[in-house]
Amino acid sequence: MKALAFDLGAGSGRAIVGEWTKDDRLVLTETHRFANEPVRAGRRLHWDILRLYHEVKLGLAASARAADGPIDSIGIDSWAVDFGLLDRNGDLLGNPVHYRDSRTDGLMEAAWQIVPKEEMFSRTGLQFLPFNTLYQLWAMKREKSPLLEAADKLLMIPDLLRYFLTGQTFGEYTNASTTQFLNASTRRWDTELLERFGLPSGILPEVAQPATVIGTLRASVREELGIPGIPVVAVGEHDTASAVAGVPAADGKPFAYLICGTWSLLGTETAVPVLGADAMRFNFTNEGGLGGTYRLLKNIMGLWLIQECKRLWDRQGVRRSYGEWAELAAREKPFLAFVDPDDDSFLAPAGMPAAIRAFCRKTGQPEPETEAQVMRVVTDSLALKARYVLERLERLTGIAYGGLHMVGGGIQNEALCQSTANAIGRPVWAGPVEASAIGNLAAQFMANGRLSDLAEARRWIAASIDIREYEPQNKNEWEDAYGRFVRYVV
Ligand code: LFR
Repeated sequence: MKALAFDLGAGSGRAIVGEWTKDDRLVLTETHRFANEPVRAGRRLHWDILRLYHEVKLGLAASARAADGPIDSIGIDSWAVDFGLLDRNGDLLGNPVHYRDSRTDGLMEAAWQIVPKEEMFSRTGLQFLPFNTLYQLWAMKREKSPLLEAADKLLMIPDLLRYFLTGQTFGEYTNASTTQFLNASTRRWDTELLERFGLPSGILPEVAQPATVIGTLRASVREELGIPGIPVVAVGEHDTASAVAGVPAADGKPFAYLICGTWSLLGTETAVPVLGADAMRFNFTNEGGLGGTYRLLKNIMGLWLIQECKRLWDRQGVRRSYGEWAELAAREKPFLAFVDPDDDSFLAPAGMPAAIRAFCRKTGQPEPETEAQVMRVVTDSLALKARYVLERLERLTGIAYGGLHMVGGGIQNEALCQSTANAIGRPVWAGPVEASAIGNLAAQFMANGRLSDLAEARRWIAASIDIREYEPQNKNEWEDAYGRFVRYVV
């Protein structure tokens, strides 16, 4: 049995065929990989959605060719919060805007004048990030966007791609939970909240639960690609939901995870949302998970800082791979300076290395001079921020976690895994790299009945993959560094 996962990150996407082997293991084959490059056009930073859809079709065709035997189902996951609007004929209105676009600047704070922050949190359980769908829609409303006026349906990015493939419009639950207008407790759209902002609740699609079959490839796609009518499954379409499903915590005990990609997401799984004052103060979120769970987690700005440095240096002709940068950084003296990776100045700076130096200058620390020093400051700071967030997570849940599962592309940076183990003073269990794709595949196998639930999925994943353990080192040195680091947390 074979399932096909499309996993779209902010920097790249991939198509991965997952085969359920005769000895009940999962074997992955990457059949297509593509860049996801945002395009600035006119006033706005956009996602190149038709290019992405084109790549999905190329991935479908490549997977059909590569798989010997039929593909039994398809699922798509991507980053969250962003959306496209359809008009009443079902045509896409405009190009989805990138969440790092400036249209939402200052709007989150203004929104609290309309619905107080506390009320918003107790209803939606969602962290306050300036680009949540709510503020993006409100930005359109405030500038009297004709697109919003013409909109008949709002579809999040994976909903939209799934719509192109199947012709059906649903809003998948885990991703819907990132909009800040889904009620955390009832798991339904909070239409009243939207209406208080004068936003049209009639454009919201029916919510679909993850791990359910909700369509089949439409005739035009089948004909164009010469492939049969494969079922399309609503998976955990928020990539982070899929990644959490892909964490190989197989013993059924509570666990903490750190998903490492463009963003780092540190949290745990809970049965009920945690909506108290501390959760709001620490800016944790309760996003929807598979199997009726919640993802109590916090966003950390993550590898974005490293990716943006590399992008700039590449452009300046100082080209090195991520692996090379990590090695050079590892040779630098540790703890030269610290940054809070979550400082606003790092969200969308014109130049990341300059923003990092500016933070150090502003806080009276020595500035990293060389590229390798900049990388070192970022790596140390990401590891220390993980400890900071883990400790707050433990305060919220009252559970002491024995270690941290690290998953996602970022765990290929071994220095980051080791530094994180050092910073938290506990073991890190790293793997799998392709957690989102694996969680996506698991939801498909749950939809078709091969897996009964999330617990079984995790046992199956743990039996199929290799996990690398990092033991903490240099405890005293890191303890001391943490004491200095916390002074710079904003
Ligand atoms: C990670 C992620 C995060 C979300 C951010 C923006 O890829 O989906 O969970 O907060 O991207 O959508």
